[in-house]
Amino acid sequence: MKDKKVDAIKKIAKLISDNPDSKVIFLVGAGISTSCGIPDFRSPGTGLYDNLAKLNLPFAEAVFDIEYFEQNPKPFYTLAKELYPGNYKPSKFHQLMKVFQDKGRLHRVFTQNIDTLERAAGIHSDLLVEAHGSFALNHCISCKKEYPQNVFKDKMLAGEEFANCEECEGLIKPQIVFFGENLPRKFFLTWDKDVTELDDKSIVVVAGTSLAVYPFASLPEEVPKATTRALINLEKVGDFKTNPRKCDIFYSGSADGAATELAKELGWLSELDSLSKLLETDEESTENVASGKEGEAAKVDSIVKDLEKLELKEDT
Ligand code: CNA
Repeated sequence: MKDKKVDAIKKIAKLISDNPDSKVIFLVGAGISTSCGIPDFRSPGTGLYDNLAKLNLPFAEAVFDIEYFEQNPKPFYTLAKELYPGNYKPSKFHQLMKVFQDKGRLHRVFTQNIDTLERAAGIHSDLLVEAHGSFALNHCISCKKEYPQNVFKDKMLAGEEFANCEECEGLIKPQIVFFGENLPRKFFLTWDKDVTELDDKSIVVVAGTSLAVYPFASLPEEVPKATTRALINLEKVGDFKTNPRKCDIFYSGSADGAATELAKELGWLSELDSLSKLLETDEESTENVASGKEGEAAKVDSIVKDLEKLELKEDT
């Protein structure tokens, strides 16, 4: 490990060890799941947007745009089938957050991810805020009838092109927050409460996010000045870049690498390893698992190929 990374890990670990009554808040994004084989949005080359931009969509983000979905849901359904939860297992970073929970040191995880891997790692729902929703809840956008998590998988596996409501034939959509939709109330209520509890012994760890999607991206700015903010990411982003603070910590590298090093420094490596072994032997979570860079690249290829088959503009 390079010196700067060692320094960053040591500083984070020291703050956590020196303040045994303090708890950690994690603010995370797609970068903590790329090692699981799920592409993120914005990494150059491997990110979904670079790849979707080559397609005949009106704009790359259209797949997650509610107005576009109402006109043409096929691209989203195609993507949803590929990114469907259950096809992946949690990364080391997810597992480390679970170890924080087991040690009684987890205050909250705010995630932008929709892959439900925090749940798969065993994070309790009261310690988890899925800011952009998830595949776990589904409803008809016309009559609002609710559907269980497996509604997409079942319909897609049955070869159906659309997930239509049994009652009114409306489109079924997971409660993933699309551009143009509001975030869940739980996000605002929980953050407003949590932020008031932060002090000079607390630490907020931001990981695997470009901090480009608001309002989530503004959370690090709202952390009180006395509280340490740590960024674990491949690049410096958001407020860490534009408005750095003296006590900020930056670990430039992979989230999984940081997770292992932090566990080592905290003396929690055996707990992390035990959890990894447990998840590896969990048949459900290892089914069809794609992993690492190869998994991510293969996944992007397969998404793009499937989307290419759609006549994206003619349906709009
Ligand atoms: P993003 O904009 O794609 O940014 C990802 C960030 O993570 C970038 O800054 C990368 O440099 C960084 N990164 C990538 N790989 C790693 C790694 N191994 N270790 C550390 N850092 C890494 O994604 P955001 O989460 O910031 O954007 C928010 C969007 C992405 C939300 O609306 C999500 O719903 C959406 N999204 C979620 C998933 C998922 O659920 N896994 C996948 C793709 C997109």
